[in-house]
Amino acid sequence: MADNDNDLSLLKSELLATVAAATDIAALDEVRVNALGKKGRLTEQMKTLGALAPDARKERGAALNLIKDEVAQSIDARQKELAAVALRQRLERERLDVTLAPRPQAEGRVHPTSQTVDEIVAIFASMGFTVAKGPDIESDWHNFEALNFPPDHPARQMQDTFFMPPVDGKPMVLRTHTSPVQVRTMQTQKPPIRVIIPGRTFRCDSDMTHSPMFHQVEGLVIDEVTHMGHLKGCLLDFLRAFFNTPDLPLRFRPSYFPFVEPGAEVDIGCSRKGGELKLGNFGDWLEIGGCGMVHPNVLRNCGIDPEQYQGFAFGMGIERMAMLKYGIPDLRTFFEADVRWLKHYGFAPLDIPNLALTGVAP
Ligand code: FA5
Repeated sequence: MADNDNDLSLLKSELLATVAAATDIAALDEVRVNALGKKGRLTEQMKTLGALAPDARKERGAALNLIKDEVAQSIDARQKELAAVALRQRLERERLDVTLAPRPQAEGRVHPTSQTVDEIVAIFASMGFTVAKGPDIESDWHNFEALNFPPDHPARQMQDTFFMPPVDGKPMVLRTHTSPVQVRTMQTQKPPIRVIIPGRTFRCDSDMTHSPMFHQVEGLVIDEVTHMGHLKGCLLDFLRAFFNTPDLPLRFRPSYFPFVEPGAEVDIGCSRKGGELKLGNFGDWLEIGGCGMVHPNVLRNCGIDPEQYQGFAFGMGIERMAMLKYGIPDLRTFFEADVRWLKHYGFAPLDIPNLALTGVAP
């Protein structure tokens, strides 16, 4: 307590002067503590009242209360002033000139394959799927044998394989499809399983619709109750969302893949009239991938009891889907690294189509 604080008018004018001298909120807070805090100068004066005679106490107490109110009000008023100054300074500092010309767009473009993977993942994520991954160089066992392709089975010839040097005596291949990651997932996760597997795949194949390196997305669902109807509903929801075509028809055509039973090719409705490809209910069909119920031998090979569990799998070609969705006529151009092509067919970063339109996204 300052010695001369007994003189209330002096105390008051000193306190008001310190309030006026505070140049920012932190300094003002300090002034408030010094005046009105637990050990503040006014509080200390209040504590001395008890020692006074009743009349003097009443008079000095009332005077102190008036000063207290006046100081508190002046602190509040100063606080408002300082806040307004701070706001003015901030607005000045962060001034935005909305009349400025937009900055030139970043040079880079997202490749249509990456864009399509992002879209596929976003749709399946909204349906409760997670993403799984596996290696590009795969053991023959994962790529074929565990998937119910016995050695020398003719179905192996359906996938023109690039063979790799053996590792630890084990035959290796560049994976011909994403299906070996089904095996890896079932070996490491307990059902219920619900994953998609986008990734690179390799086949000795090259023309307008076939490339030696391409991408597939695999889907795998394993639990105790899933059946073919769920498979069809899942693909229908996904394909309608992906192609932004709410009435897109879907057809299952019986087909053979050793790792599913029953198996089917998945076709979507289209029209090819006048050489122009349109998706929708036009009576013509286009193949988009394969699917089926996971074969009991595959479940067994992965340590899952087929008496208790069942499920479905599907696999689709990602570039084929991108070609259909974005009207890209030749699959080979995806991998030619031609910057003009990328400028034309590429995407700006974060340019994800509006999934809310599809009714699938939450
Ligand atoms: C398979 O690869 C199966 N693993 C799919 C599957 C998964 C069936 C799960 C059942 C259950 P397929 O060989 O048909 O199936 O290839 C699937 C898709 O990959 C094709 O429909 C096509 O879109 C794409 N594809 C196949 N070969 C090529 C290639 N050389 N270039 C580009 N895309 C290709």
